[in-house]
Amino acid sequence: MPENSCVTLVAVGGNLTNAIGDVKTIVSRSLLELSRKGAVIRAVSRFFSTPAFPRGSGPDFINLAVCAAWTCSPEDALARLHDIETGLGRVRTQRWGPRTIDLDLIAAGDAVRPDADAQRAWAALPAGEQSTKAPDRLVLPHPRMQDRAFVLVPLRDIAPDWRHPLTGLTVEQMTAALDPAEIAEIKPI
Ligand code: PH2
Ligand code: MG
Ligand code: MG
Repeated sequence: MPENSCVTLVAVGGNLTNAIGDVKTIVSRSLLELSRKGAVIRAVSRFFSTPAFPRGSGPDFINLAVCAAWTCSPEDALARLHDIETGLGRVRTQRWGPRTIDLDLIAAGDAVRPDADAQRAWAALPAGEQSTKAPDRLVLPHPRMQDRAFVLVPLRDIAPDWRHPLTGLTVEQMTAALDPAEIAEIKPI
């Protein structure tokens, strides 16, 4: 893959309405905005209703996953995702709080950022520190992807065989490692 292109897996989520419309309208609009920003959408998962994490932190989310190809670097793709969030009225308040739209860069092919040691350190961050410590730069693959049913279940729709470049696990295998009760709560809408 040349430096100026990448194929990304993007996790889309939202659980707040705004002037644009309801949650389904806002997350749907984000797909249009992705192509307006130059992404070629290769696949879109079903839309899922998911309980907010942490539990009780707000209304249920709609989550989905997108495979998007870009003629830019992963860093530039991330900047465009942030622009889309802002354009759709995302206001950044508390971490893990309710949000109108969240576009998370989960992976860009088999890219590892900033490097393998740093990615592994972020992925191994103890649960108690995860709510207070956040990386200030792009970490790929997303360090929490293997923990989140609301990311993996939609991703399994479009990229079951994608393989984590450091753990060697596929999306299918990561999903199978989660608590079945958590997976059962991720419901297609
Ligand atoms: N995103 C969060 C925090 N909590 N919960 C669900 N169900 N879905 C999300 O996308 C989500 C979340 C932080 O980005
Ligand atoms: Mg997120
Ligand atoms: Mg985010």
